[in-house]
Amino acid sequence: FLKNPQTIGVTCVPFSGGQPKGGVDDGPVEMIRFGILDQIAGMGYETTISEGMDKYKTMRPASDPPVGKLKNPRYVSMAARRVADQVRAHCANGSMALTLGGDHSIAMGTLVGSTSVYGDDLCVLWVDAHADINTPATTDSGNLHGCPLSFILGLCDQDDELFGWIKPCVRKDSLVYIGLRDVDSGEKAILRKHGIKAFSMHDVDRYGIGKVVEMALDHVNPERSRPIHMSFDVDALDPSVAPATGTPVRGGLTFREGHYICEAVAETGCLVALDLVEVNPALGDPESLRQTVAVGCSLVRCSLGETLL
Ligand code: NNH
Ligand code: MN
Ligand code: MN
Ligand code: MN
Repeated sequence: FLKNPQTIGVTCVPFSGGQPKGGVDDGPVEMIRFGILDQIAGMGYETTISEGMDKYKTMRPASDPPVGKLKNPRYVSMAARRVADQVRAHCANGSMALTLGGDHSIAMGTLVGSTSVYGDDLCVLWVDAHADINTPATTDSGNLHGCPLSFILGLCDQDDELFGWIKPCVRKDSLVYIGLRDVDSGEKAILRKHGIKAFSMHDVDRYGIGKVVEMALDHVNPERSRPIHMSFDVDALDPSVAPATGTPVRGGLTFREGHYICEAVAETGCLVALDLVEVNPALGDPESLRQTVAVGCSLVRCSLGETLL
C-alpha cells in the first residue's frame, strides 16, 4: 500500500439510528460549517466528497421493529452498507477515507469498506471510552453503536439475515484499543476470551500516552508497515474537553492526550482510514457544542499531519 495518501475521500454520515439520542446526525454538517473541508484543503490535500449525504436521513424504513434486543436493525444495516460502498470507493482509488459521523454503528460500514481494499493487512486502532464489542446476545441497551466490532471480528451469527453481508474482516490480533473506561461485563469476557489488546485509562495513567501509543502500535503494526484504520469516538476524550456527545464518561483523555494519539498515528504515514464519530451538537449549551465540534475538527487535522511546529 502507498503511505501518506495525498487525497482525502470524505464520507459524511448524518446517522443516529445506532443509539437513541437525536442530534448526532448533525455532527457532519456542524463540522463542515466549522470549516473542516477548507481546513483539509488548506493543508494541501485534494479532497473528494461522497454524494448524497441527505440520503442517510431519508433511508429509514417505514417499519423497523427490534430483532431480539437490537434496535433499528434494518436502518443501521442499510446505512452501514451504504457507508461501506462509499469508503471502499475512496480506498480503492488510493485516497484516505475520512468518515464523519454519525454514531459509531457506522464503523461496521467503514471497516467493511477499508478491509475490502486492504484485506487483513489492515490494522485497527479504536479510540473510545467504550469497547463497542457487544454481540446481539450480550448487549443490554440494544443500541448497535455498542456492537460494531463484534460483527467485524465475526463474533456474531454469520447467517444473520440483516447483518450477514458483514463477513469477518479484521483479525482479533489486528485490533487495539486506547481510552477504555466503561466496558460492559459481557464485553470484558469477550476481550479476555479472545485476548484482544486494550489500553484503558488506567494504562494511560500508569505509562503516559506516549508509551501507550507506542505499545498499541507495536502490538498491531510493529514495523509500521501495515495500513491503519483509526476509529475515533469523541467520547474517548474527557467530557470537560468534548461535552457534546451521547454517552460521556468522566476520567477520559485530556485535550493533549487525544491529539497526541492522532499526531503519533499521522507520523507513521500508515493511516488509510479515519472515522470521527459521536459528535452530538444537540447536547448541551452552544459553548459545549462549539468546543466539541472544534476539537473534532482539530483531531482530524492532527491525524492528517498538522504539526505544532
Ligand atoms: N456499551 C454500551 C452499549 O452497548 C455503551 C456504548 N456506547 C458508546 N460506545 N458510546 O462508544 O450500549
Ligand atoms: Mn464508540
Ligand atoms: Mn464511546
Ligand atoms: Mn499480537
